[in-house]
Amino acid sequence: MTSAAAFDLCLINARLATLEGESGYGLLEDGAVACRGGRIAFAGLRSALPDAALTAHNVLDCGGALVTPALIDCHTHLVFGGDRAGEFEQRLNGASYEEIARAGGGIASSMRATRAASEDDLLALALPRARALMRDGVATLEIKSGYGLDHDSELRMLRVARRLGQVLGITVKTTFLAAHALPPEYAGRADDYIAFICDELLPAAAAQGLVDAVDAFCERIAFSPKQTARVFSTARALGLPVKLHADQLGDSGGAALVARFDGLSADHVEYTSEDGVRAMANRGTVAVLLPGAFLCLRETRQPPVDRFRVHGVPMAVATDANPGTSPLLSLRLAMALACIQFRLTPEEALRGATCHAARALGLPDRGRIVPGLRADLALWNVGQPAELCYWLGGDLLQKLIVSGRCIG
Ligand code: DI6
Ligand code: FE
Repeated sequence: MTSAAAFDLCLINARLATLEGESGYGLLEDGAVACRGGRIAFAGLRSALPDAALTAHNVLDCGGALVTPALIDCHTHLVFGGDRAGEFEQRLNGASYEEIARAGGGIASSMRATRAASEDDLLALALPRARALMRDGVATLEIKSGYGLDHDSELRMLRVARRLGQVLGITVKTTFLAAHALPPEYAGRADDYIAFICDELLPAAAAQGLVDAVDAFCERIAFSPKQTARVFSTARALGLPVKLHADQLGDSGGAALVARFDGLSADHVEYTSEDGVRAMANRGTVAVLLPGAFLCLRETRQPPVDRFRVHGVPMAVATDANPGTSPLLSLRLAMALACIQFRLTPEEALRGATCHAARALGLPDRGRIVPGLRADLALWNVGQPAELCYWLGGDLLQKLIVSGRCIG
């Protein structure tokens, strides 16, 4: 028997998009959700709600509002010093991203500002960015290192990411991305930098419990597939999952490479070949689409969305929030852009920012409104789910519920 006190939160009069099953919104009119101990204990029609749920500590009449799983931003670089608005202006004047990077700007510019910033500075800078994402329904967030590029600064970035999660009461997953760019002290010695990452930096960060996954930037302007593979071998030996910035600026075989290491995700993937798609399908690697970077770099090469569909590769959508190529602080806008630029359906975009994003982070405990999963929920001031992708901007979020507690 269920005791009355067992339920902490009960939502009634809700329009639920449960995302149960592999397709469709899983829409339930006149739905209800009951939560216990931070988890979903019941989700279904109001008529099937156990009576005891109505004596929950907090009973919320949603007034017909749409309720979805809280959103999950599975690819961000939210912790950094400075900004690159000047480079934005240079690009508008005709300079390319690669030219700026080769001239010492780009990631190296963010590295200098990040190295100069204290842990508290970086936290103070990242907090409003994370709050902006939360105003769009985000309750789980991935944050990468990769603007420190030395021992102390990389660890500092990861500590800031962990602190952000604690301060805001949301889940932050940290990703180690020291193989993001070559720092100036290793100029001309990329293999030595990779050796330093594998022999010292990654083991140290992992030993301090600061790493949930390992990423690299595998592109002609960054690291080679061979160097990336070395970082991945070290990660797997340490028991850490991997993911990759893959095939964004050209086809370097990155998607197939990360799949070979049973990677959680291959991200960007504009230039991924049919072989890459097949490799991802075989290993269950998620394709993370990042339409903000595509927009800001005025890219024209489309990710192979149809091939992902045909081969059953789940597609996630994320902001890639970063100071260089995607200063985007709205996951809803990323979803809209994925629809407009990549022709995802609004349903695919919503799955991309919930259940498929959860999978890209190795978090099977969230992303759908199903009993047993975490009670991370978003209440929206909209009538139908497609509106989440249709409105560009606007304050659509009514309430964010994290682990069964209303936090905004
Ligand atoms: N994500 C990245 O890490 C790089 N591009 C991308 O989409 C570089 C980000 C940067 O220029 O700071
Ligand atoms: Fe990125």
